[in-house]
Amino acid sequence: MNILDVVTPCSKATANHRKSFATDGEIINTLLKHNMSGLYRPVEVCKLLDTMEILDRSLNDSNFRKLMKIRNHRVHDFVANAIDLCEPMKVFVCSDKEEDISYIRKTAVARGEETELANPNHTVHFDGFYDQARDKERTVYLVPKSESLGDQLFQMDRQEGLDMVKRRLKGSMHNKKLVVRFFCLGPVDSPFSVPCVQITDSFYVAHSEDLLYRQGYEYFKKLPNDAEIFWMLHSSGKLVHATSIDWDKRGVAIDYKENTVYSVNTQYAGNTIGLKKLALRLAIRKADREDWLAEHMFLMAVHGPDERKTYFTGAFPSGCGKTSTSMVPGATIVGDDIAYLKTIDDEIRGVNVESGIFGIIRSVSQESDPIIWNVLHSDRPAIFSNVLVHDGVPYWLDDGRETPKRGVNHSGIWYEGKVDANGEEILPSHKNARYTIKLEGLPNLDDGLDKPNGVPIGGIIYGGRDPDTWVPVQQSFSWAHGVITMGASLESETTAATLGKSGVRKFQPFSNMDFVSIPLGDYIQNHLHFGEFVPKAPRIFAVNYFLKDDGGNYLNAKEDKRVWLQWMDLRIHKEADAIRTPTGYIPLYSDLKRLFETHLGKVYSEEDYETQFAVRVPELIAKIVRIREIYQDSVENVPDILYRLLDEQQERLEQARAKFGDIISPVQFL
Ligand code: OXD
Ligand code: MN
Repeated sequence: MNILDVVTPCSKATANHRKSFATDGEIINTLLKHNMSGLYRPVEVCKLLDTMEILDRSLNDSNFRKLMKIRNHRVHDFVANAIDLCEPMKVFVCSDKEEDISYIRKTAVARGEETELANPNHTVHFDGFYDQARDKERTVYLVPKSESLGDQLFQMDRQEGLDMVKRRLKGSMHNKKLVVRFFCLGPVDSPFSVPCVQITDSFYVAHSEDLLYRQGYEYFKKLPNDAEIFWMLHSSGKLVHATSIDWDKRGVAIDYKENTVYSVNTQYAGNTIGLKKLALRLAIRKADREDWLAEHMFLMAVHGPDERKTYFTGAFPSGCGKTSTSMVPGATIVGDDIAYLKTIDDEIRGVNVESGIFGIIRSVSQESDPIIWNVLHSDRPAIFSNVLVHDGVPYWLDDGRETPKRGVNHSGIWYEGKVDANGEEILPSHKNARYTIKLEGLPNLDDGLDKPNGVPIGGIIYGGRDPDTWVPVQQSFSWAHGVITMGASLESETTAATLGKSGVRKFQPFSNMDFVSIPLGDYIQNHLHFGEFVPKAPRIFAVNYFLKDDGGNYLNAKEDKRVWLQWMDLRIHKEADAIRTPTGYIPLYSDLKRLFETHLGKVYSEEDYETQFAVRVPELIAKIVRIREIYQDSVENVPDILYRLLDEQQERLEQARAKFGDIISPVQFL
C-alpha cells in the first residue's frame, strides 16, 4: 500500500465533509483504519494529519478540491508548510483553466502590481527603485557542513541559511493571498520534463509565469509519486505602493538538498520567478548527476541554402544579445534564455525550458529588432516592466522615438531632470527594463518548440561583451578546444541585468557563472565529457558583437550577426573554407563579402574585414594569463587539459607575434 492510498480517501473525506471532519476526527479515523496493519510509522501519520489539518483550515472548498486532484503528498506537504510559515490570509490554487488564469491577471491589476496600458492586452509592472535587477550577492547556496562548492560561488551553512530565510518568510503573507501554481520545464511529458511547483504571493510573478512557462496542472495529476520536483517559495514581503520595501533584507536561498528555492522581500523577476534562474541552479545539479547540460543558452534555427535548417544554441551573459540573436530576421526561434541539452540516439538534442521571453527592451527599435518591435506593438499579451509610461504608452531607452518629457516610471512620477537621493539623473526608463511575452504565435516561431525529443544541435556559440580581444566570429579546432578556450575562458563586461557597476570585465565561463551550482572544475569536466564521444557533436564557435575601435565606437552593426550565423551554418555543412589562426578558424573575406551582400544588401569592405578580424596578440595573451590565473588560484579539480590547451594557444600566439608583430591581419595566415 502506498501512503497516497491513505491520503486519497482522507482527502475525499475531507473535501466531502469539510465542516464536520475537523471536529469529529473523521480524518483520524480514516487514517487509522487504513493504517490498521501498521504500515505507516506514527510520525508519518502525524505529518499527514498536520498537513491535512492545515490545508483544510486554510483552503476553501474549491481550492481544496483542486489541490487534492494532485495525488502527491509531497505537494500537499509543501503547500501546507508554506501556509504554516507565511501565514497567508487566503490560498488560491491555479488549475490552469481559463478562468483561473484570467483571475491571476485581473488580481495583479486589482492589487496594483500591474497597471493596464492603452493597449488592452498590455500591462506595466514596476519593481522597487532598488530592486531592478538580479541580486547576485544575496543569492546563496545552502551548503551542508561537509560540502563546499568552491571559492567561486556564494554559499552559507545550510542550517543557518534556512533559519535566516524562514525568519524572513515568517508571517510574510499576512493580508495576502498565497498562489499555488504547477508548471513543467521543457516539453510536457518528455525526456526533458522537470515538474515544478511555484508558491508566491505576487500575482505579477504568477502572471509572468503564465506567459513564460508550460502549464503543468494536468501533468501533475498524472505524475508518478516519486517524480523529482523543483519547489519554489517566494514572498515579496511588505509592500508599499505594491513594491517590496524591505529590499535590504531580500534574499534568494537555494536549498539544493531539498530541490527547493526560497526568495523573499523582492519582486524583480530574475530574483522571484522560480522557474527561471532559480530552477536553472537546481537543473545544473540534476544535469551533473544525470550526464546532460542545463545552460544559459538561446536555441534557434538558422535557415541556410536550399531551405536547410541548422539549430544553434548560444550562451551569452545577460544583456549581451541572446534575445536579439534568436530573433534575427530570416531565422526561427525556439528559445532565448535557457536550454537543456541531452544525448539521444547518438545526437545532442536541445529543448527550450521556457515557452516565453523575458527580454531586455532597451535598444529594441523598429530598425534594429523589427520582429520584437512588431510583437510589442500588436495585440498579443505583454507585460512591460520598469519602462516609462506616458498616456498609457510604454517608452524605453534607445527605442528610436522621441522620449516624452514626463510620465511614470520605477521612481514614481518622472520628469526630465529628476535625480535620485545621490543626485544622479534618473533615466526615463531603466536600463534593465523588460518585456514579457509568450512565444506561441510569434511569426518566427520554430516548429521544434514542443518536440518531445527536442531538436538536433548543429552548433554551439559562446559570446560576451568584449571591446578589444576576440574577432567577430571564429570556430574552434575541436570540441575540447571550444569548451576550454571559448566556453571556459569567456569574459564579459557587466550589464544592467545584475545589480552593481556596469561595464566591468568579468570572468563569465559558459555565460553561466551566475547560475553554476556545482564546483566549477566539475562543471567543466562535464562539458568536456558531454560532447567528446558523440559521433555528430555540434561545432563550437565564439562570437563578439561588441568589438570597438580606439575611439570606443563599435566596429560592427547590430545586424551583422546575421552574416556570422550564415557563415557558421556553412562551416557546419562543410561549404565554406576558413583561415586557421592561432585561436581558431575565421572566415575568408570572399565568403563574408558574398554573405553581407545576400543577407544584408551591404558592401563589406576588405578594410573592415582586416580591422575586425585582426588577431590582437597582446590582448589575447593577456586574456590567457588572466584566465589561467583564475583557474589556478580559485578553482579546484580543474581538468589538466584546460592548462594544456591554454598553454598551446599562448605558444601559437607567441610564434605568430615573432613572425608578424602584435596586431596581425587575417590575410597573413592565408
Ligand atoms: C535574464 C537574465 O533575465 O539572465 O534572462 O538576467
Ligand atoms: Mn538570462
